[in-house]
Amino acid sequence: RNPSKFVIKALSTPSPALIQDDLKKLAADKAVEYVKSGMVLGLGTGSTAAFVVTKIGDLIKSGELTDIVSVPTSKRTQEQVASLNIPLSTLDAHPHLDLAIDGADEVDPNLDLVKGRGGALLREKMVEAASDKFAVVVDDSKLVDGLGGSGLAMPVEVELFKEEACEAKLRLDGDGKPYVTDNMNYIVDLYFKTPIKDSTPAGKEIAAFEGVVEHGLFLDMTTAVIIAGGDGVSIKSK
Ligand code: ABF
Repeated sequence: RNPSKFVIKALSTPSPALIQDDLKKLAADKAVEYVKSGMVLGLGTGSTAAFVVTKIGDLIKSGELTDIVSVPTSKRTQEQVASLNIPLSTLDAHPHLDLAIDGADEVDPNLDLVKGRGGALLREKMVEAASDKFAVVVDDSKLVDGLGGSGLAMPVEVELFKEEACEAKLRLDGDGKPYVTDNMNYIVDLYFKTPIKDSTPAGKEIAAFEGVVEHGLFLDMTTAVIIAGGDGVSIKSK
């Protein structure tokens, strides 16, 4: 990774009337400026990443981007990618990607992340770990002083031999049934009363539990975070 290409600066000032979706789109459009013809891209999941995919689809359609190959991080994203005629591939075919762009649930000052509330954390982590650069797109509501600090869930993907064997509560889908991930696993949501003090040992501790496939702490993976807020769009890199 070469984070030195990224700089911290305010790029534009949106009007205060901008709503959250406008902010997500602003961040997404800025991130897509880093996409160049010929790249192998990791495409994220969630409402912010969906704006990224839409923009890339537009640029391919208009001929401004050519020879793009994409690896989606979920079935949902794969469907969107296919609907926009963006060339699709897999991690097997492209184990090394140039750039991944994805949203996040929390971003801390170290640019470490909580991800996966959308349920796609396993493929997201695989694709983003395989990418030379990883750009995160968020509105400023995602910024926290410490991971776990939003009070919202930190997801953990688990496999169970028997559903009943899990002491923790499984995430439920809209029908009240256990939510099943793209990889046919389950999700346990963790909540923290106070932010996690040291994410690295915390991640190792969570990963060591029997049945844990992956957790939503994305540590030391981020190249740059593109943040849209009332003061404009800014880019942070380490
Ligand atoms: C993905 O989408 C996930 O890792 C994260 O859970 C979610 C963020 O969604 P949104 O952009 O809709 O807030 O990036």
